[in-house]
Amino acid sequence: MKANAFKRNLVIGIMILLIGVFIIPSDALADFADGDFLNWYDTYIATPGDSAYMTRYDSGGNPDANVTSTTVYGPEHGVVFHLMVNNDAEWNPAIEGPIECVTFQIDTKSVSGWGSGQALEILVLQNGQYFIAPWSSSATGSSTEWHTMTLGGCQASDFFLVDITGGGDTTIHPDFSESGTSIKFGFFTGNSGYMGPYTQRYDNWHIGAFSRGDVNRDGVIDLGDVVYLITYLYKNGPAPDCLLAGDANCSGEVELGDVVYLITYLYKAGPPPSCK
Ligand SMILES: [Ca+2]
Ligand SMILES: [Ca+2]
Ligand SMILES: [Ca+2]
Repeated sequence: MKANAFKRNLVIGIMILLIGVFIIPSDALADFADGDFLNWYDTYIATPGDSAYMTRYDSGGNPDANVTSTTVYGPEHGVVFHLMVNNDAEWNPAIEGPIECVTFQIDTKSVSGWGSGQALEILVLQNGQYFIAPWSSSATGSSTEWHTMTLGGCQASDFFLVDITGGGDTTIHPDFSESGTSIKFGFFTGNSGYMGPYTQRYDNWHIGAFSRGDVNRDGVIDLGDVVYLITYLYKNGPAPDCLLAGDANCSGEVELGDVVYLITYLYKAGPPPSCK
């Protein structure tokens, strides 16, 4: 009898564990990718006489469909920001959950014009305002071969409102928290130093957004995140791309308390990772 009860409890325990591992849904995850560029909107911010435009191609990409961005200087050479938004890449933090940070990846190659003063970076559109990550942190290089550019771990505070000055207002950021309105993602190129048309080709655009607790960013908060955190903290494992995602208890640092918090959430009906 005792042995049977033990077996039954063991089976129930394993079932609860499995339910916890496989069925607890994602807290939130925005993960957008596009290599066809069928549904994009583009505009630009520039000094008078300058312009920018996007051209879609159905061949010559990596593979096939791809786009170019061309920025053209007019008589008053200053700065051109070419802003390209994926209409399908929309995320509402108030409904779908807050974003802790964003990663970016894109394939690119130079067609003409790469020199100094060009940049390629993540773009965020919120409430009709465009926000970019600091363009000083990015570069596509001068390669005429397809190569991949990656950028990780951008928090809302890394983005700033862009305007015609080229610097924008670095004190104004998008809102990735629960109080934020809907966000659309894209990318931009900036050109401030090349005297002539600057054309760069792009393919395989990808934005990944981390939610708190989903340390390994696979879309679910589960035992894998606990293991990832323990490996990072105690076994010299890799740091999460977005360290904030590991700060499940919102203490400001990643430590044992976050492991305990995640286990409590997963297996003891504790509150979800959040800064509320
Ligand atoms: Ca493609
Ligand atoms: Ca995960
Ligand atoms: Ca913490």
